[in-house]
Amino acid sequence: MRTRAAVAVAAGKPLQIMEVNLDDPREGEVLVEIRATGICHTDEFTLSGADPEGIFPSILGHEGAGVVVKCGPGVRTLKPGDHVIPLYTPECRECPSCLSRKTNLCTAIRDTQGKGLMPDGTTRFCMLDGTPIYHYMGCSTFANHTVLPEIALAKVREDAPFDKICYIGCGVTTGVGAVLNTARVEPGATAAVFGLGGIGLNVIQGLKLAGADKIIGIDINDEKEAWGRRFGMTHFVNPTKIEGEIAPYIVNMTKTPFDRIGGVDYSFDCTGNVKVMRAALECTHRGWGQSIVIGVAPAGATIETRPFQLVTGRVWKGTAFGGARGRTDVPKIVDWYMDGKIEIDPMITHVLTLDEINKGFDLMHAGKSIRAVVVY
Ligand code: NAD
Ligand code: AHE
Ligand code: ZN
Repeated sequence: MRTRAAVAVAAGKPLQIMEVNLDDPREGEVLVEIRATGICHTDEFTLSGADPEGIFPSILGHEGAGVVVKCGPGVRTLKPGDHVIPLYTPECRECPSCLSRKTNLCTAIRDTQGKGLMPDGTTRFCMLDGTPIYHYMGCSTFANHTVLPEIALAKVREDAPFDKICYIGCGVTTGVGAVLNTARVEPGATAAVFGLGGIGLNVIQGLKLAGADKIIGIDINDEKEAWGRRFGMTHFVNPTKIEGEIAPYIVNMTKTPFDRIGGVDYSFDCTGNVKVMRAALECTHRGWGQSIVIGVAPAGATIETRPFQLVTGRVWKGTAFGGARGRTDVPKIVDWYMDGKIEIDPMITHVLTLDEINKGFDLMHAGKSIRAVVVY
């Protein structure tokens, strides 16, 4: 069939909107009509050329929601008409990783996914002249139709709006999950959140759910202060407007007459900047502080700290998709949204057509959007 897509033709170039060919779903695959997709900073990261797994031409996008159109042979858990959220972290429930119960990082199809291919090593997309187009993070939601493996689709309730729940396909689940699944924050905890964008605000929303007391937001953009407070942030710091380094500044903010050591119980990097990651670790409390890396850093970037920071009890952790097991957890997060337990609507600051998708990247660069969503 033919469908419309925003194609990443080369690193650093605007996406090109065009008709593309899409092959039928094969064994274990599903054709999905994407109804809405968010634009995440990771799409921008890959488009910029900073992603070691970036491959062109490709169809980016990994934060979508849509409807099953057709199932390939052997598909048992989905049928046409089902509402689904694509999963860049699939859940096969059979691989050593899924069976370990220690990680959400299913390994069933990770190799081919990282090469922009379907599990059988081929692509379903090509240009009208036959040039193959690569998949992205196994999702490619910047296309009106896409093909995914059955294990990379979470079936969700049908009364949930696509233009909101698409955000659960990455940003919401990553932020809230980092708090609840990865850090396992307890009531009364103190926390620092670096970067108050589409992920950081969801970390704040997760911290409120977990019952954290003091929630310090850090961003170089002052306009993010009001956003953070809207979701439960109690203190804001712009690191460009303080004397000295941000890590000791946060430590000082958390000292009390009883605890003169200071430091937050938990910190979260939602920037992808490795210097920020170091500060996030070093502002946590001696003996028990945990710092969770969420941000994705460019090819070749490395993190540094004095080993003494770890010797003295701080823990550095990372999280992908908030530690969520997609087919199991995503439908529950959709329920949380529908029951009013978490908010999504205010964070969707811009709604665009596919033809306007490059505006979504411009808004992100300018720090003007939290989430821009493309509705098909
Ligand atoms: P975003 O652009 O919406 O937000 C980033 C925020 O960080 C902005 O508000 C910006 O002003 C702020 N910032 C930039 N430099 C800063 C600095 N030095 N100090 C403090 N704040 C700073 O991006 P997003 O969509 O929220 O994504 C954030 C990061 O998370 C990206 O690196 C993205 O690739 C990554 N991410 C990771 C996962 C995962 O599973 N691990 C999932 C989604 C996104
Ligand atoms: N391809 C990059 C890594 C990108 C990355 O870390 N992706 C996150 C999700 S970001 C969503 O917005 C992730 O889930 N990683 C786990 C995985 O298996 O990709 C690189 O550096 O090669
Ligand atoms: Zn994302």
